[in-house]
Amino acid sequence: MRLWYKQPARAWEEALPLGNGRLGAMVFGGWPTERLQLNEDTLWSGAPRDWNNPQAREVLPEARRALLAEDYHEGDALCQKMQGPYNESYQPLGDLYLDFDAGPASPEDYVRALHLDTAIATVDYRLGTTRFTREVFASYPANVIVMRLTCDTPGGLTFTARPTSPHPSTLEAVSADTLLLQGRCPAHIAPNYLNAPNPVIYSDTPDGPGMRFALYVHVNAKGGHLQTSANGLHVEGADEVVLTLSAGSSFNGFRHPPSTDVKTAIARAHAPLVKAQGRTYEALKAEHVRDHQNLFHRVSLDLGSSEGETLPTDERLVQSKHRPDPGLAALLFQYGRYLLIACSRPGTQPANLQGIWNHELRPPWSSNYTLNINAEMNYWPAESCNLSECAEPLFTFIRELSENGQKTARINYGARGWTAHHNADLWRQTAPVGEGHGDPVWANWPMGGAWLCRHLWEHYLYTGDLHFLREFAYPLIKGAAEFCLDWLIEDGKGHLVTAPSVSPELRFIAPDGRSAASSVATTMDMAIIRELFGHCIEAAETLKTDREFVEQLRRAQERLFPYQIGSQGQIQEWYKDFPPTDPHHRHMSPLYGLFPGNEITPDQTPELAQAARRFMEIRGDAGTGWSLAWKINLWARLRDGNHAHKLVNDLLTPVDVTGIQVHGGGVYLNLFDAHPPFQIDGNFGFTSGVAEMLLQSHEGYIALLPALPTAWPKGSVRGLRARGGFEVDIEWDKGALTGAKVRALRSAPCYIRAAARMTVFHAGKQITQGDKELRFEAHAGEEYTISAAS
Ligand code: FUC
Repeated sequence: MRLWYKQPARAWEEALPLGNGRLGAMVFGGWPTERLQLNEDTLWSGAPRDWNNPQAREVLPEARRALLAEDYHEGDALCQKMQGPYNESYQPLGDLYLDFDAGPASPEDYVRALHLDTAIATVDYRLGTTRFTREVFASYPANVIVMRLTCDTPGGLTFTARPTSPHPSTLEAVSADTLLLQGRCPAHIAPNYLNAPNPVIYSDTPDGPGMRFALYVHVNAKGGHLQTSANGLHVEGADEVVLTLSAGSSFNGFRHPPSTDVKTAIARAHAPLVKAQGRTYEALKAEHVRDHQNLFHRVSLDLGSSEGETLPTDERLVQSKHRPDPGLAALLFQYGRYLLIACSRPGTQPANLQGIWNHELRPPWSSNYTLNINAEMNYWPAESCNLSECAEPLFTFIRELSENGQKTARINYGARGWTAHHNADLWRQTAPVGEGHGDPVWANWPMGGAWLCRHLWEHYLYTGDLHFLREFAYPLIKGAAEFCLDWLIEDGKGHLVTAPSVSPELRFIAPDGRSAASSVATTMDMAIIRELFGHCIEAAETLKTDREFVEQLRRAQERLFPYQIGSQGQIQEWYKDFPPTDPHHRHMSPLYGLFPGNEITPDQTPELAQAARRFMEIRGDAGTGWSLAWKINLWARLRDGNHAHKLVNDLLTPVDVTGIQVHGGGVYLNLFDAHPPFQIDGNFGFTSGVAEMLLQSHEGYIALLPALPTAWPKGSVRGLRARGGFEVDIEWDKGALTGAKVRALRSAPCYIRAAARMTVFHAGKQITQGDKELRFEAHAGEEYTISAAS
């Protein structure tokens, strides 16, 4: 359970990520200079602003008329008139450099590693006869990053610790052992795909707008002595050194501009630093490891051992292209779980496009929350892979988004409820971006809120938490459903449709031969709304509330424009069977109902499942990182384990740090998903996909090994979660189920299916058996053992 290398990181995409949900560090492991690139999850450019566009409300009826009359170009032009400003950008905090005295010797026996099991990064090497070690972790309970340096020659540690920031900042020694870096973020950043002449704008005055931040570096040295200067803190001849890093911002909540008083940030950084100083390194480390393992240890996965295991991770990745290495897939699966724990914990910001790890002032796509696939994909593994708590930041985000989204719904569209479009940020931007020039194919997509609500409903399905459903989820789901009710219009042929409607990011060839973005009732719009209404109805009925509203939803649901099968036998993407401008496009939007949705299944809707398969064949396997990951989940839902596994292998393709990869997505040498560039969604989509291959629970029963590939003949998984409130272990051999265990987290009927004869035991007694399926009453807290034979 580790990523390891025989050389320091040569690029950011080779450094190893640590995080406590809020603070992130990319550890380079260098010599003679170590670099920790640092992030704090509330450091963003800008401030809340009015991004709604009252003109949209006037334009909307015109756009609808044009689109229903099939004047798509006019529709597109009118869509642009509904747009507002772009969102802001996630920002780096800075770097901590450690400059060592480079003598004549160079490091030997060098190894750096990231231990997924303990969430600790290590660097080990020898200089002459002296062994040096570094250990770094980001503690969630202590809210600091801690690094210990040791060597086995007394007095052998000499270096200068030097924090820097890409933002305007000052560095001072506030005491003999503590440095304080203070700075401020840009007041505004134009996204990097706009060729703005002056994209990064800091306020001219020191007390002008922009997020303030503070970073403390505290040095505790055994032996030797310390000397501070404006450049940093010099350690001379120590035996052992513990560095404690603490950071804070002046973030004032999403509704308000950040405070311009740096003292706010300093106070926030100071409190955890003081607490940590009063404790030993061992105590902090033990507390951190316990906290991490409480989450990480819930799931284990064994897909068999391979020769690759003995190789450093970079070589192993390259070798895996020539020699099968199922253990590497298991490592990437657990890495996804590790990363979610590291970048999304209760009280933190949700994982953005890069989780929390970003070193650029203008990161790709502003390192924002992209809601037409990416932000949702980040949370696909949260419930199935037993990290339910890690989804809390997403839920808070949805609630906050709904506040702003109500205004957008009302001002832009005169609708009730709430909406969010394809881009969001720290300020919970909800309106369409583009400033009048954005392509409607991404900008004018108001389904972000509706899609996000599926995560609230799924959380309820996995946990059975009625309190959560009643107090938190239902009002948000209802608000999204109200918006959709108001957003739907009659198509004049008896159906309810959406307009303007886009299939995210893919343009079609309109009847006049030119390409267009917006039309009517795309398949994804309809699927999202159909499922949202279904969830809202079920939730209201469970909570015994809103009977009239339920009736309205039901009547609307029946009239929603249904799935169409296109001329090639595929699920049709648009209202009409338009040809796409890119037949191999990365987005799999029309298959929302297959995954993450559950409307399309091989058993319940065989024709649609066949048409979904056809769609996937036409679209092809190639794609960006997250696109490959989505396809793993989709093939798993079609129960084609071997095709899913092909995509597993495709994603395990090494991508060069230059980012130039003609064949599409893969992973960097630190196993970060490569779109390229780095985008974390593919890591999470991969983890979710592997879980879907081994266990599914979206059809009212637990399916054991629904999509097991022949490449994984023997293995076991422990601790996956199933809807209904179950924790499940599975074992298989020669490609067939041999046994399973089900732990009931609540009392509920348990319904299991697998390609085997199964017998269930409880407390040593047989309780039932069945061929291919089983049902029994499970009791909260009890474990049921299943033996199986094929
Ligand atoms: C969507 C995708 C892109 C990229 C961006 C962040 O726009 O279509 O591929 O992932 O989000």
